[in-house]
Amino acid sequence: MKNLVLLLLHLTFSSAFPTVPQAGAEDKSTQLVEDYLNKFYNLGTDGQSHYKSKNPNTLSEKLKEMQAFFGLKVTGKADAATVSVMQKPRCGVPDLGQFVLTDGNPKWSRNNLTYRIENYTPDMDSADVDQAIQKAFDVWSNASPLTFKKLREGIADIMISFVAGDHGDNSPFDGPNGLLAHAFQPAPLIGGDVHFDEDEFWTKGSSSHGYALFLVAAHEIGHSLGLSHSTDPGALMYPTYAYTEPNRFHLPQDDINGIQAIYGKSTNPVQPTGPSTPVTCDPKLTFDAVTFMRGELMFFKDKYFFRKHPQSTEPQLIFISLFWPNLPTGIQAAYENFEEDRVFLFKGNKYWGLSGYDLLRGYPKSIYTLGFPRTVKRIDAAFSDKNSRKTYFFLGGKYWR
Ligand SMILES: *[C@@H]1O[C@H](CO)[C@@H](O)[C@H](O)[C@H]1NC(C)=O
Ligand SMILES: [Ca+2]
Ligand SMILES: [Ca+2]
Ligand SMILES: [Zn+2]
Ligand SMILES: [Zn+2]
Repeated sequence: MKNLVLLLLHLTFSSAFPTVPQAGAEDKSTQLVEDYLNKFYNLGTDGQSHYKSKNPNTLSEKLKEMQAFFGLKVTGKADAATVSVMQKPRCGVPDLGQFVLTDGNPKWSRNNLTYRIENYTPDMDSADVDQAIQKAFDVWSNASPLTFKKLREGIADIMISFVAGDHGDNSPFDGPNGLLAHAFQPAPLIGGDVHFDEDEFWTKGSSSHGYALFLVAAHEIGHSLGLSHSTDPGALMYPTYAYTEPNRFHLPQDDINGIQAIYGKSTNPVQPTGPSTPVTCDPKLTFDAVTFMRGELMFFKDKYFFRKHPQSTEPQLIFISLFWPNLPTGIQAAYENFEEDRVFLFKGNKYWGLSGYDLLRGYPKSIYTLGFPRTVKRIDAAFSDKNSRKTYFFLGGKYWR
């Protein structure tokens, strides 16, 4: 299982930091692109009915829609960045429909909802499954007037199950990775129900192995309550999976705004607030660390980084954990050793080495192995000068060379 996950990540990231132009990638990925657009953008429902529609105009229009949704460069072509997003593990609910809430969105007519866990995954202790699901419901009840009661039998509003492959709702799962789960919007019967792909390995929370049930459940329950996919890359309702340690999870502000737009404010006298995703035009925006990486500028900020290619005008915002699941958030300093094609990231008295999308073995290391005195507890900024081949480390009013 671990190998499969790593293989997928590798495929994804090998196109994310290309060192050479990727000629031929477009041909190889034609099938992937068609399948993806068919699944998530209804390719083939307009124009020809067969999903292998080769109508280039439809394909290009759907690609543009998908690129706009993910904040990619809108080219209508299956370029490397687009294919890389398509290869990420994601939710099985299409991105079409209302990404922004509109009047008439489906919602439950009661605030006191019920759920039932119909079966359990063999991957986890059932007590841990109960806890992950309960915690996922708490995420939403804390931010809204909704309450969720667990039933042990009978029909609940939100029926939860672990199923694999074709499971009788016209939305078959796809084996390991790819689609992780899906959920139905508020309605009677199957409405509100959540299905997890049993071909995934479900965990209590691990950055390197399987998928955290709590995170995926919290996202799917958002659909069960009437939320669509958000275009905010920091939102829980963003369609691709990004690992956050479950104990450190806080419902982002975008999702709080979404659920409250449907059901109103929380009954809690202190309204919940959540982390907001940094936006490039915010005049108060500051960065934790900045470095070049293979010709691109990387600006680190909390759990994100902005990535700026010299030829693109808009920086792209990405979760650190999406590229390097084992890196911490809140990086404090970074520099690139251009000649060795290495990037080093610092936090506290530890540092990590990267080779593109690969975290180097043997890290994190202690900064004291670089010769810093024990009085140094962190680095504010770092910079490596290509010409003098010296690296500068800044701390307060001092620097080391
Ligand atoms: C929800 O609340 C309403 C009104 O108080 C009540 O009639 C109904 O039985 C409750 N439903 C559940 C499932 O608790
Ligand atoms: Ca239901
Ligand atoms: Ca799957
Ligand atoms: Zn989703
Ligand atoms: Zn299903």
